[in-house]
Amino acid sequence: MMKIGNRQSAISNSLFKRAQRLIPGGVNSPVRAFKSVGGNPVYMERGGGEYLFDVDENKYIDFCGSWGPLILGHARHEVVEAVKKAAKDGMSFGACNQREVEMAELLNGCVPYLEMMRMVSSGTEAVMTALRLARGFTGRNKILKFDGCYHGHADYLLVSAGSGLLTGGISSSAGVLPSAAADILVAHYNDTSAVKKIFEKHGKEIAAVIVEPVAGNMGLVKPEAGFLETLRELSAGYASLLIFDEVITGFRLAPTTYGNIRGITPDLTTLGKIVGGGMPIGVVGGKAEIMKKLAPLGAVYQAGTLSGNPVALAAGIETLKILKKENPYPRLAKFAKKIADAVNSKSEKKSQKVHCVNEGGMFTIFFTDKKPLRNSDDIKCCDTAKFAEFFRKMLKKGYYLPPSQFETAFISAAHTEKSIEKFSKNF
Ligand code: KE4
Repeated sequence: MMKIGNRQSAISNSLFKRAQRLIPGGVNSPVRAFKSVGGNPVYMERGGGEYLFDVDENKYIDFCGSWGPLILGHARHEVVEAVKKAAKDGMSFGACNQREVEMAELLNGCVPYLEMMRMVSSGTEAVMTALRLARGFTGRNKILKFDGCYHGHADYLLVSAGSGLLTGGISSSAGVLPSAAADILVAHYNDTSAVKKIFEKHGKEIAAVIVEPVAGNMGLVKPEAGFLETLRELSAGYASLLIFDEVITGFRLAPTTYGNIRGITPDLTTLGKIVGGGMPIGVVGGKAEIMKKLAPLGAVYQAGTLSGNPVALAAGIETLKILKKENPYPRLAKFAKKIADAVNSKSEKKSQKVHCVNEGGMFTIFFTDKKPLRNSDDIKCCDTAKFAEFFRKMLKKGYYLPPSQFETAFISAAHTEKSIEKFSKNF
């Protein structure tokens, strides 16, 4: 019988104790450490559909979805079978394989402005490559990013970043050379006037502007009308590149990119998470004339032992095929809205300092009454202690949310009406 209410954690705790001896903080990624929500991290043993099961036999409805990739839910049969089939033929060849061609044609079919693309093994790698390409293509050094956006852990991007840095209350990382950060310009998300001033001053030095077109690493912060269009106009006007980092939003809101949904064509796009179906992946793609700068055609080097890995691509290809066929997106959006409506109607009635922002199958429950939340300054008004209390209460009740106020929760195609109903009754 799976315990839910009186969650036991003896095995999780003993594993965490052992882990801390050999792994810094006991985790392989900081935001998993539960530092901002208190208590020890839960060790998961397996997932199935909308559920996660921990090592102490507790069962959870999962709204973290491995930070985004698991849009179909855990262990989707067809995806697992595709991985098994691919693995039986070998884990990796370090040589060209048919699935690389299949994935490239699939992505190009869903996102025509991905004229060419390169597959790598993580979102960080995709972003690193995109920025090196931008600098190599333009011959310029400066990069404009937005405070609170997170683009992976490449040195020069750990400046005013979101996600685990924001969660940990720091916005930049130690160990990053001042020279690496020197060429990073930072503006507030949605601050078009600041962007205009930065371009007026540095336009000719800016290689690229990189942005999460819908920000997920401050919690969910939406682009205001005109913000993305302004980035497109200004970057084009100064011959800088516009990079949409769609590691979260790619195939999250529709079987395509957010740029394609909005009709805004970036010069480069980075993808990850969903396009790997839960396996390690990143993709950088965009205008052919830029992509052709990549070795072996051009002078911008990038490489990877497991780039285009056949087993990872098998998971990604199957996932994308199912998304195109089943189109779960209206249902994901309906469920996220149901949760948001439940939170917001109760908080209005009881004038509580909490509200929920939703977009498609993404949502964040913010513990502040400040609305709208436009940028990283705004979200710093959140009561993270209240979020932590809420997180722990939900955990005890059998709901696994992302363990940070500054992350986005996700609905999967495996979530049931009943589960969403039950979760919504907590508000
Ligand atoms: P990875 O290197 O973690 O695959 O991707 C980096 C990345 C790039 N761009 C965006 C917009 C991202 O959100 C991410 C990674 N997201 C975080 C959570 N929001 C990953 C979770 C973690 O760091 O453990």
